[in-house]
Amino acid sequence: MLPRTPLFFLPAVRFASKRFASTQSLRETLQDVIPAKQEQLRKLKLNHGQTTVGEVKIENIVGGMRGLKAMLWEASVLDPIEGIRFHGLTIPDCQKVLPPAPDGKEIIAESMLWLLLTGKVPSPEQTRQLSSELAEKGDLPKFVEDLIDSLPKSLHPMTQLGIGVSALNHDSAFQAAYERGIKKSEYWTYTLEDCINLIARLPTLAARIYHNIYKPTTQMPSIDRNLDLVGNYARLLGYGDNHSLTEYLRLYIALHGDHEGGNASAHTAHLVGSTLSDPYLSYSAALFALAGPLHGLANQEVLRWQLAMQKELGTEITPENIKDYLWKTLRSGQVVPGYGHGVLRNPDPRFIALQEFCDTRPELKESSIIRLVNMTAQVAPGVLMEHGKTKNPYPNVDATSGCVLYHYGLTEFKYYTVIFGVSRALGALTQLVWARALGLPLERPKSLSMDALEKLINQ
Ligand code: CMX
Repeated sequence: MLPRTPLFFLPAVRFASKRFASTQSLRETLQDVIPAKQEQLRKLKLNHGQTTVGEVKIENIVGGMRGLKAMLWEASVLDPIEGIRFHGLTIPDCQKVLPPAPDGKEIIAESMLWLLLTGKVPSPEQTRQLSSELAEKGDLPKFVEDLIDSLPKSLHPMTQLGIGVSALNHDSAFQAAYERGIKKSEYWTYTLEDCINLIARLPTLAARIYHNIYKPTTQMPSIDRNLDLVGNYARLLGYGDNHSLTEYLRLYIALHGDHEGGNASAHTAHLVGSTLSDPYLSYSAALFALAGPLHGLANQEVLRWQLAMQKELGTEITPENIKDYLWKTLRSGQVVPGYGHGVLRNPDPRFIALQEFCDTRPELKESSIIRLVNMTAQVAPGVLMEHGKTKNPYPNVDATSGCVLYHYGLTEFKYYTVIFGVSRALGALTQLVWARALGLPLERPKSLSMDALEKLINQ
């Protein structure tokens, strides 16, 4: 058994149940919570602007800024041991309190987005209202359809997604309002409008890319106004009849929506957004960060690696043989995909939640690829500890994520990061709204050359 992250969810759930918003709309709820947050920030700056909360070591500067506390991010905080909390709620808390789709049990993107944006748990009615709004706004402008259709099928789906998202800025409410001239206090409302429109259109854009590349002869279904965002995404992809896959996508997309601010995609959206670039441009930049193999591309890499392992081991799948295969990977100088993390120092609770999903589905329990993932997860931490390099030898969310898609027939693994891209918009765009509501400034850290660092050391 993998060690379980300690879960302190009961008090948080009690707290969360008190936070059920009323019948307010998302905008009204946000409008209500913003003044208190603005006041909290004002007091922090006024009373503690000069308080030190950490030190900067040379190893932080040359080590990818690991561990530096240098960013404000409201929606979630990542604890190295416990994992992610969304406004204080752990993943099991969220699974208890966030409303699912009418035909499902898993968390959905709308309820997670509501929580991330407002810090409140939406009622089922509020979640449905948001689903209807997103379905209403989901169609792409014709010129974006034409643009995507004109791209070569051989262009990586993530590149296509980034191109499509940046082109959507043609209709940016924020950009138009900024050009007209608006007050700073109004920035967040136009940013929110763009963010909602973008979240609504992402599944349609992502599904169009999928159809163009992988199913060019099939007709893409249209949006069903009665479905939730991810129910529609599964439908548009052509998997609407597969209830288990739809539920899996709902869970995966909700869980993956935010992982605090320092990860490369979230940070990129924040940095670009701090220049007052609109949400479309900010998020397209984030998607290109997500496209790197050490970040979002890992889910496709895991599947590729597990399939290669399966092929090589054939019928001889034993812990010993898996161990040998892990050593072969490490000795060839490659990383073991799906293991390790920049912050986490325990098994990723998102990995645990996906494993639990697999355990509830007999077809997944029997799946050869999922069984291999499970066996690998038992063996790999020991091997990685013995190898002695990684600070976290445990599986991260990507150790399973792509393999479940593969089992359900969504086998085009170059596409997997696109699904991650649909998901991560929830958190990255939430922060853009809050950055505007709080009036956060242009991000501009100080860089130093090695000579300048040496001068500082010798002072
Ligand atoms: N296999 C082999 N070596 C690993 C390793 C792994 N899974 N994870 C880390 N290491 C190595 C690093 O490459 C590094 O080696 P060098 O000193 O030679 O450069 C050393 O261990 C220390 O790394 P670390 O501090 O533990 O991890 P980082 O913060 O540098 O990197 C991550 C984090 C995720 C990029 C890394 O663990 C990795 O490459 N994992 C595999 C890819 C993967 O699963 N990515 C998905 C991340 C999930 C997400 O984005 O949310």
